[in-house]
Amino acid sequence: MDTNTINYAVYLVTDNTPAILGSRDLCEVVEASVRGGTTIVQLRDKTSDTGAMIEMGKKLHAITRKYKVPLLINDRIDVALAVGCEGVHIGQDDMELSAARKLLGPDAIIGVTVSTIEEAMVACKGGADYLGIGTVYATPTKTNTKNIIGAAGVRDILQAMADAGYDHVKTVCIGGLNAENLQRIVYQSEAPSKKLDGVAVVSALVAAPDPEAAARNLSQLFNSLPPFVKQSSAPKAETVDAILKLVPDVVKEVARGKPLSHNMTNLVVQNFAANVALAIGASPIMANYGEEAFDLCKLGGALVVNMGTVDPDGLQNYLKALRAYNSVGQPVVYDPVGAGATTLRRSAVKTILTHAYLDIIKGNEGEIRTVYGIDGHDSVQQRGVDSVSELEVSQKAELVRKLASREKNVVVMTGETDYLSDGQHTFRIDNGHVYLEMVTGTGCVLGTTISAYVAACPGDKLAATVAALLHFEIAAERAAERRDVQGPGTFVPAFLDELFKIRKETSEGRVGWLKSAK
Ligand code: 3NM
Ligand code: MG
Repeated sequence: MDTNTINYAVYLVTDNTPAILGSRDLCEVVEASVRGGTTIVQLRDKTSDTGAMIEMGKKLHAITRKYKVPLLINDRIDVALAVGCEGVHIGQDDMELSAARKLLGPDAIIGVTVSTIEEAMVACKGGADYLGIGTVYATPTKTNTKNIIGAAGVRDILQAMADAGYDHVKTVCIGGLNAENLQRIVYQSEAPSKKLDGVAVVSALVAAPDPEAAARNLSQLFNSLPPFVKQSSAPKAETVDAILKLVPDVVKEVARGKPLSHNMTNLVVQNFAANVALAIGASPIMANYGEEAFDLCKLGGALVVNMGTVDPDGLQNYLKALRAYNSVGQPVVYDPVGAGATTLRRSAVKTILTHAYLDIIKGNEGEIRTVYGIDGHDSVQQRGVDSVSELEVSQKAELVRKLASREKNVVVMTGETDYLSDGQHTFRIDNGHVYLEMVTGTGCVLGTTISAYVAACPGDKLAATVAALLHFEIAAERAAERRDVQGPGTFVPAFLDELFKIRKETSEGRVGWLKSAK
């Protein structure tokens, strides 16, 4: 077997414990899964005697050879030698890589478990053929894991490998992967110049009711993009002019399509958010119970998760809803209100980032800085939920760009000037009015507005977000300039009116309001 052409896509790690294998025969389970599309198998057995392990290894090797897939043995170089299989997988506490190589020779496949950049560098330098990167998620299958690193941790390791010139070393990730999260993890863990070669699973195959079907499914999922990555055939608008040209169409499309804006938001702004959604022509629903999202996500709309009054139950509801929307690829807007204010909120941000794909993240400077710093890059203590600005203009634009690039999404940082980016193109918008800061919930209802726009224009989320911001902020300017508006109290109804009027004018082909865009 040529070690350069090994396919790591669906990597099965065996487990013969009753909790996972049940009363089934391991050989039958492995054969079914290889028939379905498993591309590489590792015999992992922490309890059997050497003789029994060699016997099982020989049986499995007869099967894997028939299907031309490699068999590796976990930890036990002696067993691998006795079986005569293709290689071994060694952990950080097992035999040294150099010693294993000496015993097995240059043609054997040797993989190493790593959970940090340092471990990855050592293994690559030592000549590992592939790395098993983990633990991605805590898993009942292996409880003595050292580091739970999420997709973000995998991505950092892949990036470090590429930076150090180890592109040729193959990689799989492991820990808690299954059919539901596989595509998202693979997508989110992709570094700019290196991506995973496969995913390693135990229970998703060994405990599957039908291992052949499960392997076929994992293989298909690994080889396709997640539903939330919209492959639009139309070219995306990339310049200010091109985006501005698109804005009227997007405003019209919201009014025409009446997309559902599903708000999981705080008590303070529910009423305001629903009224804003209606004014721009969207169809609002306020539903904070996660279970409902499994029905609502099928209606072609978008979800807003607004962390305004988060509690542990609320967090579980968000996660359910995010999973539902991610699974059908309908967009999600995340508003990490007060992200840095408390330990609970910081931890909620981290949980949400590791368990969901967020099409749009919208927040003020402190919130965006906290979300960016969540991986341990840099973190800020925020006071309350109000916005404070500490960064220079160029730093703000760079922060937004870097977060969007890392999360492969669109990030909006609101303030006197708003910054938004998809990681490649970064724009600033100077519209708006101070009254927006004197009324509660305007930031939250901007999230609602963006959700409707992205639902209406999923192929170009950046352009949709620009359209939402312009509609919203120019409406605020027009309202504030009205003679009947004397302060924040009279501003609110006038603002709703102007949102409505801009929508109506645009639908009738009158787009003069866009001239105020700056
Ligand atoms: N190694 P499941 S996690 C065997 O982090 C193993 O190195 C891990 O099982 C590591 O796919 C793990 O059922 C178990 O979550 C993975
Ligand atoms: Mg081990």
